[in-house]
Amino acid sequence: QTVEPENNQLLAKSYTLKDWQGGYESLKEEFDYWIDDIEGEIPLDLSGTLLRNGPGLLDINGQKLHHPFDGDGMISRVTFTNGRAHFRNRFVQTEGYLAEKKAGKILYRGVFGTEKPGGWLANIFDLKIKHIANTNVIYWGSKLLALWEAAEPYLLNPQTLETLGNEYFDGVLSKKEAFSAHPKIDPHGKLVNFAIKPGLSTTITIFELNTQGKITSKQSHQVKGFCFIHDFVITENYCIFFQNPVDFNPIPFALGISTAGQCIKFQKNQPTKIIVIPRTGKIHNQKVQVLETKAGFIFHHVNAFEEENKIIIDSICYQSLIEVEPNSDYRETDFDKNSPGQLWRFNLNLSAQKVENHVISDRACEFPVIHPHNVGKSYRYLYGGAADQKGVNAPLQAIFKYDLELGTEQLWSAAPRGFTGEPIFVPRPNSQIEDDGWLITLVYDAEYHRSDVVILDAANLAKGAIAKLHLKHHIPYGLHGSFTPE
Ligand code: 3ON
Ligand code: FE
Repeated sequence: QTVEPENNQLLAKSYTLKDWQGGYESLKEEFDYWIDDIEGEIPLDLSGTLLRNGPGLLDINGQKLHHPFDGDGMISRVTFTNGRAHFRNRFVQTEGYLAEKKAGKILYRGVFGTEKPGGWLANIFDLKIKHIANTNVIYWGSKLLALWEAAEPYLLNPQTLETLGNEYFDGVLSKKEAFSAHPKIDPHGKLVNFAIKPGLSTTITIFELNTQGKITSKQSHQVKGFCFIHDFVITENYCIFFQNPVDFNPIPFALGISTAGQCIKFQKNQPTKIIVIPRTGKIHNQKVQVLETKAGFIFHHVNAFEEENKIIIDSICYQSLIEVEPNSDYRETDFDKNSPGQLWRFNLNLSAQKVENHVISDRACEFPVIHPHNVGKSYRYLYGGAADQKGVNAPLQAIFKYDLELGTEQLWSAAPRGFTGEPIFVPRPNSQIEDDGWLITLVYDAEYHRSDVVILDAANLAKGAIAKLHLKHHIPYGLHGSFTPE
């Protein structure tokens, strides 16, 4: 079952490509200042630290990266205290970041699009890819960790954001072992995360960490075939992974003709496999179950929960994986030609081993978030970055809220010159209502080539921003982040 976006050619575009491209300029400088250019007021009861990660460099000394996901991780931190806000950003000082900074040129192949200059001859048989730390940042067990799904976390100093080295959790994580960028915190206070070790068959490892940041369990499972799994969902009893229908042919990569990412091909006639793994200490003697469905490509899930013998999973799904051709430029993306990410619901019937799925909303959206207390439980509201107009594929320029109970949505839009990303939901202290809190998001404003920290009332997006904190500079479009209350 597929839903094509309506052909909305008649509508004027809500953006220009030139404005959008401004958010993909590198930010080379590291700042440290109190934000004093503020519209509106920072709520006095908003207290804590917003952390964001994302590619800070989109070029190395003028040599352009060929995919934004290849950019070195830069942490941005906004600390809210007594109605004021402090900003600081700092690069994660990975080995590759330091080496390329010193050399002033690209020294490594990136996973997604970037090759060393000099054509295939410069890249052939170089199977080493650049390890970066650009996807997420969390504060857990008194440790500040920058995450990237293909390698071990980087440990940072929470005060100065200085890079201290890699984190191995007392040796439970081995050298070069991955730790994904999409950990989940369950309602009992455990952090659950996974690692993918790809190959002809793939190993999925699941970790559980207590609040002290110790790994309390680690279990591994083999699944057939190659996996590109960026995110997962948890419920009370299960961890669930979507094995997207892709094939990997490593030969062009080995020959220096394509990056590893370009060797991953979407297989539209293959099913998506849904891998359901019982959580540690749960449901004894139960085996891993694999269900099949027809779907597209999924990076991010919203949430999942159990209902009798069923599991319900909400995800952002694309008709196909957007492939980046070796000589194309992501800055020239033709949004009309790519399929949008849309909100889908999957109903897994475990007794019948059947999956039903349908589209919930045709608004292009990404970076879904929910109230942290509802992870793995039934829930009503989700939020995310979204396109300004319905039914078209376009850059994220808005923040949307979807009410799963009523099937209605609310929108706050920064169009025509603003561009959004992931919002973070921050519950109001001691609140009991699911949408009683704030959404905090970074908005790139092309008019001033700078970014704003925007605070919205999650209960009522339409009433407009509570506060807009104008930074002194822009922040390149980022990936994920987290909020640690005071
Ligand atoms: O899966 C295999 C194992 C593995 C871990 C092979 C592999 C080489 C693909 C791999 C590595 C995967 C990595 C390094 C993935 C990194 C992903 C990343 C940095 C970001 C993903 C972002 C996803 C989305 C949907 C971003 C959306 C952005 C916008 C809407 C624009 O603002
Ligand atoms: Fe992600």
